[in-house]
Amino acid sequence: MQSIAKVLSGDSLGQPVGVHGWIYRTRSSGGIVFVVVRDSTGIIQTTMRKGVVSDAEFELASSAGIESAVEVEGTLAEDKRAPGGLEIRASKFSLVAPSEPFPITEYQSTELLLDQRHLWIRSREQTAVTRIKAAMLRGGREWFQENDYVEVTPPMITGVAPEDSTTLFQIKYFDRIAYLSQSAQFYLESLIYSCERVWALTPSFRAEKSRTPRHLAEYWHLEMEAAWIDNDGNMKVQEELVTAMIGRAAVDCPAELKLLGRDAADLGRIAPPFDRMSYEEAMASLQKSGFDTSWGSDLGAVEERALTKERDTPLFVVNYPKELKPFYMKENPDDHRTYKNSDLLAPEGYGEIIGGSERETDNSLLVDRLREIGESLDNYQWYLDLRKYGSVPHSGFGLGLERMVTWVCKLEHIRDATPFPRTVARVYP
Ligand code: NSS
Repeated sequence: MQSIAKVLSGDSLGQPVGVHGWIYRTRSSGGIVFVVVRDSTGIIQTTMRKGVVSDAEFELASSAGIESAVEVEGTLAEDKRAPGGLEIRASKFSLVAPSEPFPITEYQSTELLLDQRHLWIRSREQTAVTRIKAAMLRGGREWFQENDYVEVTPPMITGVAPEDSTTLFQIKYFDRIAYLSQSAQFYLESLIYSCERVWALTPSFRAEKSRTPRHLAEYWHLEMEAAWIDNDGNMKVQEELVTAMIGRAAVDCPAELKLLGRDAADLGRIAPPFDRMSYEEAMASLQKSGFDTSWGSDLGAVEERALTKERDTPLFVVNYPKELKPFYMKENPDDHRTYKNSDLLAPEGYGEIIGGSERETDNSLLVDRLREIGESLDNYQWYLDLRKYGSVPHSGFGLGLERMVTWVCKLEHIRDATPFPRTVARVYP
């Protein structure tokens, strides 16, 4: 048996080929049954002619429902009307397993598709997203490997809240309380003292009550942390990593991208350096466009959309006011009201995909800020220790994988960037 993509390459034209997969659609016309077969690589038309295949095979092919598992062997021939311009003229048809009537038909509500997610992920769109995401991860992994980063494995059960303590998932941990990780940052920060440059891909959990097209309760977080790197160096890593990830998708998945309406060549044109704009400039630009914003206003989805909708490459917004960002960031020596940090916004209106910063190395400043936000110092003692034993300048960031996939795959909602989305309303299936 060969993959459908391999058969569609046409190398075996006029020769015997075999495929196995699932029935995508069928149609009968006179003494011919057309069975379009799907596998993980594509779809191909196969034709069963009465008299060429046995009567029993012809009967099976005529009556098998969509999603039945099948094997077809025959000769590869040209057919202009078939998807991909080729078809398999069958000499043998086997039904591996029949399918009950498939619960998903052409026009279905979003809710039904979410209830039937375990079946809906077979769709060509979802398969394309899955493959593109895998290619992006491959590109990221290659970049880290080439640049001497060590992949590390931080815990997902934790006692600290690097980000917003209002979005923590609390769990009963034996006779204590613990939390599901929001970010592995503090553990990565600990690991730079031995490995210097580290990265990790882990699930992060945010108890986001709001239903928005860009928030999940569980998402995959690609994080890096590096010693001896300032905020500018941190942004350079981000541009290079993002370019490597989309570059790999553009090279490996042009057909999948096309299916989703994304031209791989456009992605191939994205290259460092990305544009940079200060938070202050972003505010001025928004005010000019009629937004009622001023110093201290947060940049939400709407504002980020306005800043990026006319762009086709990503944009860094740097130096946010301290009150908008977490306690661990390094103060900007050129403007004490702000931090040395950046958010990377995806173009075409998609908005934030990465949050990063240089980290504060002064223990007393960290203690003051933790007190200000009412955190118990006990839980953070180990984190504060890192500033006592050879503290060095360091920076890092977190990339929301599904946010990036939403942009690259031109999706309307982040839930389609992951096979089993976890949102406030859904843990099934
Ligand atoms: O909260 S972040 O902005 N930053 C951190 O967690 C840092 N501690 C990371 C670090 O420096 N190591 O989240 C990082 C990214 C953010 O830019 C989004 O792309 C994504 O994580 N993110 C999310 N994606 C999906 N759903 C939700 N709820 C979500 N929250 C953040």
